[in-house]
Amino acid sequence: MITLALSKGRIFEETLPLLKAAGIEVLDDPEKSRKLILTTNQPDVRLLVVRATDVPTYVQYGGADVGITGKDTLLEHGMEWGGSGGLYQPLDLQIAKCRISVAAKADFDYASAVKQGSRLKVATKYVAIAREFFASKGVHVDLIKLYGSMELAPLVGLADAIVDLVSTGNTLKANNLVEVEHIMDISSRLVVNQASLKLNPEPIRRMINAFASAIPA
Ligand code: PRT
Ligand code: MG
Repeated sequence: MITLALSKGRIFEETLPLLKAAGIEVLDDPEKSRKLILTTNQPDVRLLVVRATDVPTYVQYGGADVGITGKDTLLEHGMEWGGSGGLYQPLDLQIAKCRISVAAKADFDYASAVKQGSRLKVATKYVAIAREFFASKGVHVDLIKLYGSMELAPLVGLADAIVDLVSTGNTLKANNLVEVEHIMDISSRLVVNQASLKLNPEPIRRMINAFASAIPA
């Protein structure tokens, strides 16, 4: 049995067509079912639908053999763990694409603040990624951990800037914020538990290959 951990929410919607193209069809209706383990048309493949941020943990500890989640989540998890956490990352699935950026209020002079070496207050869900990014630039920051709606922080004076995901840019615009630095591009990745791969190489390799040929060109 191969257990595949999928991310709920926006990644899930983009994962379904990829699953289908890889020959995996969900038998339970994921929208309606209250079941936490979903069966598929392949008797030896089952699905878990969990929070995106929990996917690396399930795969790392072998609760799932394979997982799909954002590079943002994987990097943040890996940095907290000081490594890859035993996760093998064979594929960029090219879905749920966005970028991780620094944003600030349109009237905040970010460039001057950085140049003058002032201490910046930065709110983010991605504390590890932000810490490394600003350290590599030699910018002093006080990081404030938030779990959502980062865009609010500069508006109420909680922070000078945020580190968050941006796709269309509409959320920033609607809140009078501007992107001041691009940190990296993000997309969702397939991750594999390395022990599972050793134990069960054939079905897992087959699954990796099926996903590889299902990636939109
Ligand atoms: O529930 P949990 O805390 O685990 O995560 P979540 O609620 O953030 O999950 P969800 O369902 O939103 O999925 C998050 C994952 O989707 C991220 O980890 C990324 O890999 C991927 N992704 C891709 C995005 C976006 N694009 C995205 N635009 N996740 C979030 N956003 C948000 C962003 O944070 C911002 O608030 O959308 C807003 C910006 O969008 P635009 O289009 O207005 O720029
Ligand atoms: Mg959520």
